[in-house]
Amino acid sequence: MRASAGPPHGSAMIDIYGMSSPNVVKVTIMLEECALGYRAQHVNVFAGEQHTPQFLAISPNNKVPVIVDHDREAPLAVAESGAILIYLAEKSGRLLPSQPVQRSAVLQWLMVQVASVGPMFGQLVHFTRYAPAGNDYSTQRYSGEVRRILGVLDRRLGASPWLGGDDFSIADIATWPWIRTAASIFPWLADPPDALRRQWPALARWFDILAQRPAVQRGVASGEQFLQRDRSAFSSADPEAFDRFFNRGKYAR
Ligand SMILES: N[C@@H](CCC(=O)N[C@@H](CS)C(=O)NCC(=O)O)C(=O)O
Repeated sequence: MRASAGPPHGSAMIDIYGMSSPNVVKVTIMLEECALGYRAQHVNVFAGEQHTPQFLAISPNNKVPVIVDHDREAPLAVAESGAILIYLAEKSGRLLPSQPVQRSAVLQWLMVQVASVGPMFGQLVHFTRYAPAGNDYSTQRYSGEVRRILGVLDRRLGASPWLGGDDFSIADIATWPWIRTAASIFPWLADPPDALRRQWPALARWFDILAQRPAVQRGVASGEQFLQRDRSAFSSADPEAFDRFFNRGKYAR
């Protein structure tokens, strides 16, 4: 695999393959919250490293994040950020209740993130940043969905201290990096600076509380290490690399 390793965090028993995207930052935050030692392995998706046979062996959907846990009889690879959060919660006994009622609520809100927040926000990032002009329908479709979902999250957080219920959980960890990314990328959330706060106040309050957690800050800092490598990968990527990354042009299937 051509991933390049960063410095270890703690006694590194887990490799996390990733980049600086919110799906990866979920996992670095979780590793920090659970005090699990890890080593960041950068994957240059602009150079197509996610399509090598070695990477596909641990992540068949050719996506980051993926972890490899060496703290077992045989190393175990886990792909898909939601599945990784559940795996790490069960490994550490933290942030996912074992009682069925509480566990079900956490898993419901984790699924809302995986099935709605990630895909809809992700598509809006794509059409905001990378699509050619002339995609008004798509942009309106995804910004409408993002606004609707922000409203769903705000209503939940107006009625419950945390997304999964009374306690901080993997549902919060999964969702927070996407709100952070949205606030920095979507102009209508970032400008005026209090737009998020005015329209979705319960969500904004929750966002601020999480941002102050030391483990969240450390997880974000690990994402920043990936970001430095992404920046140089991004700046050396040519138009063909973007076509391969986005499955378009001669790479369209
Ligand atoms: N459902 C996946 C989505 C992960 C995902 O979309 N990863 C992107 C970066 S954020 C990726 O690896 N893209 C590379 C590609 O599609 O070739 C998860 O939650 O882990």
